Amino acid sequence: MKNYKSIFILLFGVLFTNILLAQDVEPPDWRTNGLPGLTFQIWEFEMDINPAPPTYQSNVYGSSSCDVYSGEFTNNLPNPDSGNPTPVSGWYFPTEDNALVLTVPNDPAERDSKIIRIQITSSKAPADTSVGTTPPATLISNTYNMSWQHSTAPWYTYVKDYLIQPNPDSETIAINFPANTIVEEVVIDTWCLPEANVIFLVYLICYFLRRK
Ligand SMILES: [Ca+2]
Ligand SMILES: [Ca+2]
Repeated sequence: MKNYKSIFILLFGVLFTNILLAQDVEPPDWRTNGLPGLTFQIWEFEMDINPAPPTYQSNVYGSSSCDVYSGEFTNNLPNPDSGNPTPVSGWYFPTEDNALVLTVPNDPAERDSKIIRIQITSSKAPADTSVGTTPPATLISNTYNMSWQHSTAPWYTYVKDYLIQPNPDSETIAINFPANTIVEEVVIDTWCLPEANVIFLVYLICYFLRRK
């Protein structure tokens, strides 16, 4: 019994540490609203496994995955958390002919809208991010955050919000990078809005008030 308890504490510690270290710098306001239709997943890319399983996921609709094309697994990278000496890992893309292709299972029921937030921590800005879906996804916000940045390493977190109306059964998120880019982490939140018109209006009002 004691051994089980030790193993549980160890596993919980590893998981909790990973979440704490994550470059989840701009979590959407709606992640923790407790409403149906939410999913959340983090890829820290800690192992040389392709497709890459998420380091953490909260998704009742299925298992998320990430296919890596033309990438080389790499570790001993400077930790993005300023002052943290523990090296981290990720994927290095030596040529521009590359992609991360993410599959995130979502609410299959018909909803008015879906919002997707993508946070990408990498050494260069993504060359192209596409959310392949029918109906097409609209990019509604595209920013970056470097407030947490390591003092000597070139990490940035690029934050993109997409809106799809009505929600599709599924979508494929493909991210392409310039040559010589290292990708440290990807975080994806999705929300299929159950009462789209009212909740989404509230979300948009809060969003634009915060930006002003
Ligand atoms: Ca990270
Ligand atoms: Ca990483």
